[in-house]
Amino acid sequence: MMLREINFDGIVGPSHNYAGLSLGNIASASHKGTVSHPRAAALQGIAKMRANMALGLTQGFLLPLPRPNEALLRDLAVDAQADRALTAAAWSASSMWTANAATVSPAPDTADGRCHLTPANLVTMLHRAQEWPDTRAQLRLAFADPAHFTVHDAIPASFGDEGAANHMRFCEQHGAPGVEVFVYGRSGTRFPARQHEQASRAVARRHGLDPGRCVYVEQNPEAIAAGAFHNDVVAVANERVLFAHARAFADQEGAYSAIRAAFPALEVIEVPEEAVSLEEAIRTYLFNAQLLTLPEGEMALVVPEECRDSPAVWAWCGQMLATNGPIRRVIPVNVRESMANGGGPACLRLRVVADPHTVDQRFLLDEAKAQRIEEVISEMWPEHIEPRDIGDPGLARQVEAAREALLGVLALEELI
Ligand code: SUG
Repeated sequence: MMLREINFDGIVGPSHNYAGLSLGNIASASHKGTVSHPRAAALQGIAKMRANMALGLTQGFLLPLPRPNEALLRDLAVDAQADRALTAAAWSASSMWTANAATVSPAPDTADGRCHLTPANLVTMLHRAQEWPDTRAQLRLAFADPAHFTVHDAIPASFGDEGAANHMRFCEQHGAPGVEVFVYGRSGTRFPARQHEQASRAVARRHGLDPGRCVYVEQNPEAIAAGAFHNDVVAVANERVLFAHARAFADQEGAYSAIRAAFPALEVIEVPEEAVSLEEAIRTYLFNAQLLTLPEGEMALVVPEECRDSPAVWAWCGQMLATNGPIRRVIPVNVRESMANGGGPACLRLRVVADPHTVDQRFLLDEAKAQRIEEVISEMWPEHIEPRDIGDPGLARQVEAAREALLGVLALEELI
């Protein structure tokens, strides 16, 4: 068994659009009604995956879900002209943000020695709550080997669960036993807290985690109110490193001590408010980065290009590199189409620690496959979508045909 971290990026679906559906997500609200570019968005995603493969990392992907969701439109008796937001919900390409697809507990952490995955119910937002049954179907295909994986049902509503976006894992190396940290929010600010503590605790129990190696931490309500709708907007972990904003958690020092009690090797890299304000961190998505262990053992931080454009953030990154700490490289990537909906490099990927040989090979990327995927995207994905196009039957057919062409090229027709 050769356990390693595999990043499964969501391929951006052909209906990618800006409908402003996510209350509390500032980028989504501020781009509401603007023109989206699904083809460019999907190609940006493939370029990010390619760049990570070029670093020597194993890369996987998950497919867009079927949109528009005709069953949802039917169940809600939606009138496409009158109910614009409901129509847009059924068209949403939000499954691209696979950090919200599931919570993953790798085999070394679980009682039965299997990797456990619980699809996130995403109940707080209608356009996201429709995802999990199709996500589960896809995870059951990708991780079908019962000797190595268990894919659960979602946690029952009403306990909101947002998956890996509110979950961090600390370990000496990815294949070693880990300490899992669940970060939940409490309602009471002007924006919804999406992750419920009881959902986190239920996930930990059903995954068979050792209670002594689980930590529960509260998000800072000020961060949620400032637009950090998920913990991964203000913190990211990899192996022994926690990279976090100084205002990420309700009780910052308490959070560090609780994690340290379970994982004494913890190394915190904290960005103070004076260097990068919470607002600037949320605007640039500095923490919505992929913190990756490169094959040589050093760490790289893959950040959105918006970080390079911010004098404060870029100056801080330069200082951090000069300290010769565990993070040795900062790599900007262009994911601007996703960023405009509040999704940075970390939102676009689900981390699974597994032996790649135990995963359905159709979900793993190589150069030839990346090229085939790009060809389908370039040929079939709409160049742009205007808000008034949402609900158009002709566009619906184009979106469906585009997805089906991609599934055909990847021999994944069972997902149609
Ligand atoms: O759930 N945006 C997503 C962004 C998810 C980011 N994921 C992580 N932080 N892991 C969300 O808010 C916008 C859709 C719209 O407005 O059309 C949206 O769903």
